[in-house]
Amino acid sequence: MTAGRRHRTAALAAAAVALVTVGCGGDPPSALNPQGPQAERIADVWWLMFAMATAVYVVVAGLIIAAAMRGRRAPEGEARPSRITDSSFIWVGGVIAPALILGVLAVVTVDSTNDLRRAEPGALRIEVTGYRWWWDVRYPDHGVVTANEIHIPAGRPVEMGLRSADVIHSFWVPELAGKVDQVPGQRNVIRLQADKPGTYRGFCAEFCGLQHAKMQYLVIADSPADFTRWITRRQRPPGGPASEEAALGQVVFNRSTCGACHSVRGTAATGTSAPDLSDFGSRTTIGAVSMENNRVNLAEWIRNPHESKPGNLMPPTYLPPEELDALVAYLESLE
Ligand code: HEC
Ligand SMILES: [Cu+2]
Repeated sequence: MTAGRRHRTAALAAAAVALVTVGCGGDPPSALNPQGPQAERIADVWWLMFAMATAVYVVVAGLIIAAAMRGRRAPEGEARPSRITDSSFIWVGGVIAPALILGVLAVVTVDSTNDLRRAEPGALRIEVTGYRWWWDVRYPDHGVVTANEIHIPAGRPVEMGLRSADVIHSFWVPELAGKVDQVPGQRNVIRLQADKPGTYRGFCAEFCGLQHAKMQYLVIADSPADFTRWITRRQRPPGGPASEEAALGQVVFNRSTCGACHSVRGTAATGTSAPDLSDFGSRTTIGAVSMENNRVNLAEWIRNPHESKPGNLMPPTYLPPEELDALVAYLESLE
């Protein structure tokens, strides 16, 4: 085998593996791997549509094959006429069968949509606002604000109010629910529930500009006890800086322009046009799931946010290295 052939074979094998992985609903998340009652309902409708489409395909393909074989068997000039008349064929295949199929789908779709809309008693209320290109997350009954990572208790229904601060976005966690648009000046509602603790990836599903593809979020379903711990912690402002370095970082933060856009609860930073940073140190990602939250990535993000997320609405900040390190220490200490 030449090197070129070997490369091509390896690439083909990799593509095949990728296809199989996608097909199995692993990573990326698939609507056909439902993890809650709403997503299950939607997957059921999908499978029903798939089954009906497959049946139609098999019948039509079967008729084509039968017709082809018949034509070939009949001797030249004396093809046997079919026992099925043209008009009954059209009535059954063209009117009755499609009407039945579309009728069943209409009833199932309307019924499922009604179920997905039904308010559940005891639901947790969360308000999510889409911004270019990140998500503001509020728990109005608890007075908690966070961003990009939405904690919910597993096994409890959640009712989310969806809004947009600028253009049309769309909220989609494939494993938990369908898509609902976030439209400026309007509050839409989505209801969802995660059956098991786990992390479910969400996406903006409506093209909203340059960084639409990097406008993602995580729905983190905690056990009920973990969720109570999480939300109780968030109801208090973050503790003061734990180290001398973090204390210097706070000074740098307050002296820079950060607080004009960002909030940190209990401090002078009360900006509202950017993700709330009060619990930033406990988040797992930076830049709406653009990259992992660690010190190296965070320093890189502050120095030039446009390197990893070109065109996003945070400006670069130039700081001497020890001030940048201190700022990173401060932000990572927030929780
Ligand atoms: C002009 C407004 C503005 C200023 C000033 C600003 N930021 Fe931002 N920042 C943003 C926006 C907008 C985002 C969201 C970017 C995105 O993900 O698309 C962001 C995101 C972040 C994030 C990631 C948050 C997350 O959860 O993903 C951090 C951390 C951050 N900024 C820190 C800082 C620091 C530190 C400063 C000061 C040196 C600063 N920002 C100054 C607007 C600003
Ligand atoms: Cu968007």
